[in-house]
Amino acid sequence: MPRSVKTRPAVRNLVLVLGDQLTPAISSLASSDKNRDLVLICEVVAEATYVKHHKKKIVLLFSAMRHFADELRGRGWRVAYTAIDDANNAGSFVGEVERAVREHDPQSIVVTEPGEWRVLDDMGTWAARFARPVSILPDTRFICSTEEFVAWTRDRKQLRMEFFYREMRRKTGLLMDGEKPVGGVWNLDHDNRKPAKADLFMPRPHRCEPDRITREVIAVVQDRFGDHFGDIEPFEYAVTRKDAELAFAHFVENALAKFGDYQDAMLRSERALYHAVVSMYLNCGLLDPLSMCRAVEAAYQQGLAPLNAVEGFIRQIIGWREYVRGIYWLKMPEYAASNHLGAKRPLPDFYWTGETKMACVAAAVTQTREDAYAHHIQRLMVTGNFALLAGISPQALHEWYLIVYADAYEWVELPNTIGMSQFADGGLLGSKPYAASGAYINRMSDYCSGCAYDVKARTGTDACPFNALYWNFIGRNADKFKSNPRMAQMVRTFEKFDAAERERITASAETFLASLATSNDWP
Ligand code: FAD
Ligand code: DLZ
Ligand code: SF4
Repeated sequence: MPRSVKTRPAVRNLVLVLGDQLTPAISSLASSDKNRDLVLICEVVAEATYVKHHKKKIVLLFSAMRHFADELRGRGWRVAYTAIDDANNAGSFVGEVERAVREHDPQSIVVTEPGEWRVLDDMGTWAARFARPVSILPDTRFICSTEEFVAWTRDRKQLRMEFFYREMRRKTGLLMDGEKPVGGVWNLDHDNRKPAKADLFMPRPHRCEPDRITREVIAVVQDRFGDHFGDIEPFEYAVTRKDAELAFAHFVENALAKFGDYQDAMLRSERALYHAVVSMYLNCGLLDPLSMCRAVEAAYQQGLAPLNAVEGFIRQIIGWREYVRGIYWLKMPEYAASNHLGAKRPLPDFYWTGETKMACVAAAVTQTREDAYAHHIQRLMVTGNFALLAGISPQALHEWYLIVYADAYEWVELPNTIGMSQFADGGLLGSKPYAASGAYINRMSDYCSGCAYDVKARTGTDACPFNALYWNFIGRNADKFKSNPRMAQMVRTFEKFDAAERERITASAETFLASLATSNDWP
C-alpha cells in the first residue's frame, strides 16, 4: 500500500472555513467529524482585492486565520491551509475548493453561510460545478436567524430596531426581570449623550505585540498589497481568541462603566474614548456576541457598571448588529443600489488623504488610515454626515467604508452606510437621516476649537462647511422631507429664511462643493 494512503485516510467531507468564521463553534465544524473530514482555510487574492481592503485588515485576517488553523490542528483536526504566496494558490474560494476537490475527492462540501451576498451567490453554483452536494449551513453565531427576521418583518408597516431589540431581549433573557425590562425601561439612550473632556486617566484599548506569525504576515501583505490604503504598522490588534478575550475583558474592566455616558462624544486626543474596539474580533469569529453580552450583564449585576452603560452596550450587539444583518439578507441584492436622495457626487480625495481644512474630517480619516478603526460617531456624524450633506454617491461611500475598516463585511457595513448613514433606502432602516450642522459636532467634540473654519458662521468662505451644506441639503430635499414628521420642522425653518439668506446658503454650498478635488487614482 502506498505510504500516502496509510497516513492520509480518505476525506469524507471538505469543510470550508472562511476568514470571518474563526471559531471552533462555527456550524460547519460543529456538524463535522475531525476523524473523517478535512478543513480547508485559504488566503486568496480575490478576497483581498474585490475591494482593496486596508492593509491592517488583511494582516488581521491572515494572521488570525493562521493562528486558527494551528488552534484546530491542536484540537485534532486535519487542516489544509493555503497561504497567499503558495505556488499553487488558485486565488479564489471557488478555485481553492476546486483544487481540494481534485486532490481529495470528498463526498460533499460543507460551509457555514457567508456574510456577503456575492459569496453566497457564487456558492449556489458549486454543487453543479463540482458534481457533489454542497451543504450551506446557517450561521448560528447570530441570535436571530435570517428566517426568524423575515418572520418578524411580516405584517409590520414599519421596521424599527427598537421593537426588534425588545424581541431579542425577551429571546435571550438579557436584562430581563420576568416579562419586564430590568429598571423598568427598555432603552436608556437619552442618558447617553454627554460630551467628554480630555482626561489623563482615560483608558486606552488593549494592545498586542505582533508575534512571529504576524510579523511574517505583515511582510507578505506589504509585498503583495502594499498599494492598498492604510498604514500597516504599528500593528497592535489581537489575532488569537485568547488575546481578543483579553482585549474585551480590558474594556469591561476599564471602560464599560462610562461607555453609555460618552457614547456620542469625540475627542482629538482620544481615538476610542470608552468604546470597546472589538468589532474586528467579533465579526471574524474571535469573540462570541452572546457571551460578551452575558459578561457585560454580569458586570452590572456585580455593581461594576451602571444600567445605562450595560443596556447601551447590549443594545448595540443584540439590537443594532442583529437588526442590520436582518435588513441586509431581507433586501439584498437590490439594497446595494439604493439611492433615495439621488446623490451622485464622486468621493472627494480627502477621504483617502485626510488633507482637508475641516479638522473633524481630517482627524477621522487620519485615524482611519492609521488604525483601520474609527468609532461609531466619527463614522456616522463626521464622514457619513459630510457625505450625506454633500450628496456623495452612496455606492462610492459604501465601497470606502468596506475598504477602510478592519471590522467591515458587507452584511454589517452596507446597511449602516446605505440605510443608517445615507438614508439611501428612503427610511427603511431608520426613521430620519443622520444629518447635522457644525453645531452638533461642536457640542459633542473638541474638533472645532482647532479648526480653520468658524463653526458659528453659516455662510462665507470662512464658515464651517457643514453649516451651509446642512441647509442646502434640507432645501434641495425639501419635497422628500416635508412628509417626514422628524424632518418637517427643519424644512419649515429653512423656508422661513429670507430669499437673500437662502441665496447665500446656496452660493456658499456650491462654491465649497465645486472646490472638492476628486480623482480616480484611489483606491
Ligand atoms: P462599540 O461602540 O464599543 O460598540 C460595541 C459593539 O456593538 C461593536 O463592536 C459592534 O459589534 C456593535 N455595534 C455598535 N453599533 C453597531 C451598528 N450600528 N451596527 C452593527 N453593530 C454595531 N460596524 C461593523 O462592525 N462593521 C462595519 O463595517 C461597520 N460599518 C459602519 C459604517 C457606518 C457608516 C456606520 C455609521 C457604522 C458602521 N458600523 C460598522 C457600526 C459601528 O460604527 C461599529 O460597530 C463600531 O464603531 C465598532 O467599534 P467598537 O467595537 O469600539 O464598538
Ligand atoms: C476580508 C477577507 C480577506 C481580505 N481575505 C480573505 C481570505 O483570503 N480568505 C478568506 O477565507 N476570507 C477572507 N476575507 C473574508 C471574506 O471576504 C469573507 O469571508 C467573505 O466576504 C464573506 O463574509
Ligand atoms: Fe468640523 Fe466645522 Fe467644526 Fe471645523 S468647524 S471641526 S469643519 S464641524
